[in-house]
Amino acid sequence: MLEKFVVFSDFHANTFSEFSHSDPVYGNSRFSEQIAVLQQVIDVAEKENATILFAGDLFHTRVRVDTLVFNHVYELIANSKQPIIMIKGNHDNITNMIDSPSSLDPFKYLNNVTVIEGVGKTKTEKGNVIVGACYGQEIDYIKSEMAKYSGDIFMGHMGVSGSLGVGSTELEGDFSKSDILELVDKKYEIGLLGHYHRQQQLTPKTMYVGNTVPMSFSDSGLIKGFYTFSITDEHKLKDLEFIPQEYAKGFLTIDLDKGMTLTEDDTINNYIRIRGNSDDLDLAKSLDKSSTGIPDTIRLETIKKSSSNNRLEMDDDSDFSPLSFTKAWAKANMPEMEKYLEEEIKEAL
Ligand SMILES: [Mn+2]
Repeated sequence: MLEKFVVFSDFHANTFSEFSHSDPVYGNSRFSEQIAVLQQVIDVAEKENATILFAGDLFHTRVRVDTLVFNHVYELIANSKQPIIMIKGNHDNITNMIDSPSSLDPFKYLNNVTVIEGVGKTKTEKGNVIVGACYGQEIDYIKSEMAKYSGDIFMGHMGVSGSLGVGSTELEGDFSKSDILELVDKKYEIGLLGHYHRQQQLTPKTMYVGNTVPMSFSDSGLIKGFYTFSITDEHKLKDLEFIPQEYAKGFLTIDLDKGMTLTEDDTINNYIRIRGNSDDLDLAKSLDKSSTGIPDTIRLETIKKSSSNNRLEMDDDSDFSPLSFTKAWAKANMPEMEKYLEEEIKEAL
């Protein structure tokens, strides 16, 4: 029988303080947005009668998860009518060892949840085989275990070299694309990875799912969400579709010195930072004089002209002690900081 799936990854539940205000039920508004998105994932799964897959990093804070954060996430997952299969990410674990105690451990006692341990497999009610590899630094062990398995769907929490990061820089990882081609693409209909947050197709059959909810300005301008897809009776992948999350604001960086401008539309669903030199920002502030002030979803950041002046004129009769050098440099470059730097250098000497 055709089986539908919903997959999400790198949820990073947390009471992020930036741009948040306190919320009596959820602790803060950023976390209440996250909970609404988790509800959206579960609602879509219930509507589609889908099995839910999670590819690691359910919680953001390692070792000490906020009680409100844990309880609300646990409650939603425990009450889901759909089965959920999870692997553990590094953020869920105490150490980077694959068998580390984990914030996901309590979930394995829920009847609707399967938490895959280490590298392991599970079968859905409809007979599809899901193989998972939790995060771990034991790379050779993980590869040798992965080599033993095959199935319909692979989930792994891992870094793969050549993946794209923030600003499309190439990342270094523990695995290579040829590892993934050999250990995943050859043996599964689809590979679903967590760990790196930028959604991307890595190899023909394997992708990074991406983080579910925008977390910070490193997600600037990116649409976040989750996927649905089906595995047919013939064990073939069908109808892979991205579902944008609908409840959390995005992050957007407006660089005035790059000629970027802020549109009315931008301000509706984003947390925004406007960056520029102080003259540009004075302009931005003055434009806002008519209204009630700059909304608390917008932050103005002055780009400091960085000082890299490493030449210094000193009198011939100067002593060249670190203290007098520091004072002379401070006088020339950061006079307002002279006293502070003097104290700092005295402490260091
Ligand atoms: Mn991770």
